[in-house]
Amino acid sequence: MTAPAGGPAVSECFRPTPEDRFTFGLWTVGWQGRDPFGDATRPALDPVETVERLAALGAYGITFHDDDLIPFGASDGERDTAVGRFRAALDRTGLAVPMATTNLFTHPVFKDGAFTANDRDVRRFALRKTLRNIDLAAELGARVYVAWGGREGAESGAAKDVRTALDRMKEAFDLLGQYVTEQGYDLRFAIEPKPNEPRGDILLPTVGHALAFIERLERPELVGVNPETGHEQMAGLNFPHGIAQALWAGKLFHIDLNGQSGIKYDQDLRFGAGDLRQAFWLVDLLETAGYEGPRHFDFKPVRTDGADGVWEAARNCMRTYLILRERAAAFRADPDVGRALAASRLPELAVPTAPDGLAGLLADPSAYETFDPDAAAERSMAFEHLDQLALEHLLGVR
Ligand code: 3MF
Ligand code: MG
Ligand code: MG
Repeated sequence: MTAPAGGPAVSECFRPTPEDRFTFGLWTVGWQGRDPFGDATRPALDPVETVERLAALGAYGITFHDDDLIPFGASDGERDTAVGRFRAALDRTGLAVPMATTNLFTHPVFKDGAFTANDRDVRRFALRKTLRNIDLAAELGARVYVAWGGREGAESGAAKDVRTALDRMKEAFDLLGQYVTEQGYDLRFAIEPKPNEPRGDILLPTVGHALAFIERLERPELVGVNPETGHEQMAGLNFPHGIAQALWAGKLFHIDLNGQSGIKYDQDLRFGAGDLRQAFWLVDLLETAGYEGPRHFDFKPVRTDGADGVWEAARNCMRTYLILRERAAAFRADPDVGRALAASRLPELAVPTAPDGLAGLLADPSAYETFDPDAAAERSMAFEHLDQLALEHLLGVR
């Protein structure tokens, strides 16, 4: 909903509904504020309360790591109780579970990784832990299973033979693909790249690395990516560009939205904090490229705030997305922007370079012999004007 002149107050607009497909991880609003230097600043949240609160805020769904819902080492009885309460809350509220994932990073057993731990027993345990939660994910109707390999990496050169570790990583995804195929689950995997933290260097550090890896798997069609805003920006990369390449490859199976201010530790700020311009272009891209998956927020409510800040941040993630969606649509609908795009030759980029084929290109003197590169170099691309139009739409003055 937009803010029409003379209409409802701005605070009443941009209210999310389940059709907007906003989802949150249990671990996001549930983050207690524990960091490497300080203890928790907030009490633990009951997953049932989280489901109820998110539904009341207008979210579409909730996601979880196995251990967010069922404490590591819980008995079968405790597991059944936890799942039963969660499922009842989902049924009451109508919240969906579009994605689930495995915690392969908190317990000390994963200190050297999971699928690529040097210790083979750990690798076998990691696979069994994942397969067990895949059953629950399928039962709850999830269509995407995320794999973030936060501990798959090293702090020193000899500690990890990277080529061999990639063999083990491939082995793991091939087994997971075989499992969902044999079980008949309608579930695809999404690899979540991250350059570092908690390991000094993590394997499959960027969207590009992950896309290249996927093509080497036995069932590449079952595996895509789950890029996170802050993870790419920690590597100084342009997040919308990475997302565009994932879309181009047909591999954007899921997305983690949050905020990050430059190349530093993983800040997990709420969506829209940090690089606002990239957030604008990202929303423009998702909304115009036909991405139909959930808009999943993976952020940490600031540790300074109590429960009030937690739920306000969740609400603000969605609200900011909707504001940017409206701003991006206004940019695309502006006739001045249409003219500026034409002046910057964007429509021309969509024209194939050599529809006449290689023979036609070689036989065309205007492509080389009579082409005047100095004259072509004088044509202004007029990008400055185009970018100012975007900025003014983003700032709400157009
Ligand atoms: C860490 C992350 C992870 C993943 C999660 C999803 C704990 O930086 O982003 O959150 O998103 O494991 O599978
Ligand atoms: Mg993260
Ligand atoms: Mg994430």
